[in-house]
Amino acid sequence: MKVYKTSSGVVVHHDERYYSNSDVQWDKLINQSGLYRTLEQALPQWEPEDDGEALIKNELLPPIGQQEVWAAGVTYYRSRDARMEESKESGGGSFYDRVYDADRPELFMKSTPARVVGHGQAVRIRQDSSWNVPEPELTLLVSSSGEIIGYTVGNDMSSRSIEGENPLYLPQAKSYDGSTALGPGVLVTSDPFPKDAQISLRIERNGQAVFEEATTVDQIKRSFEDLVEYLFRECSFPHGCYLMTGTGIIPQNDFTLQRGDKVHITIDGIGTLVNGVE
Ligand code: DO4
Ligand code: MG
Repeated sequence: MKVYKTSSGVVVHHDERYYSNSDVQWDKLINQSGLYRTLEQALPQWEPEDDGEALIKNELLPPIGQQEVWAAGVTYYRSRDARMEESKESGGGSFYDRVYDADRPELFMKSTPARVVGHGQAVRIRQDSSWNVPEPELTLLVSSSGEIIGYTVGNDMSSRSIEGENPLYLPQAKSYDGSTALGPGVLVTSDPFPKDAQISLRIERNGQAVFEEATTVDQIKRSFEDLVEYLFRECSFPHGCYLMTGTGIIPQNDFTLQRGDKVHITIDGIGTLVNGVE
């Protein structure tokens, strides 16, 4: 089932039917172990929606309340390679292969909820950055007890010029207003996420594709459980959290995003997140 946050409440799409609930609070609803079963039992009491699609189209919000957004890095070989290349001048080249092979993953605080945009809203590139890319990432919704309860599409917007100048600039390269997109909704399932699912990125400029590539989730080096276990070691999340799992796609070095571009990220089974760039 897919769960959407809208300006008039929460909308669920399940078994080809739409249901809405304007009383339920997002933070309370999504932070439950066994969310799939809980929702399955509760849906008969929700309002059936004949035109749920229109409701989602017209009233969609980013799927977030008070959740922090964290991100894992260098979890795919492509990211390790690209980062070694971009930081070799600054002497940071060997950090990335070391973290790719280390037991402890790279985890960083990506966004507060106010810095997150949803499907159809604009992500931003920094005014002081000359080299920018979107990073298409499968993103986990994790409950306060550390259970993975859902999956969404994420865009970890990144400044490669700032990160490449010095790896210590990572928080500035990664975390700024409009640096994170999530959505459109959250896939809630009791099944493990299929590892052969495809993640694809398409960047359009003036209506034409200027970059297009795909990978599959099974290219990831680490398990989701391992990433969540490290994140929860010394951090508690009273409202649950999102964890972006890293990118397996990075455009070639001569590519930079431009304002006006449109970023499309599709993950099989979840949907397509589309954001203009400002
Ligand atoms: O090490 C820098 C960030 C890595 C990252 O965001 C990724 O691999 O997706
Ligand atoms: Mg990333």
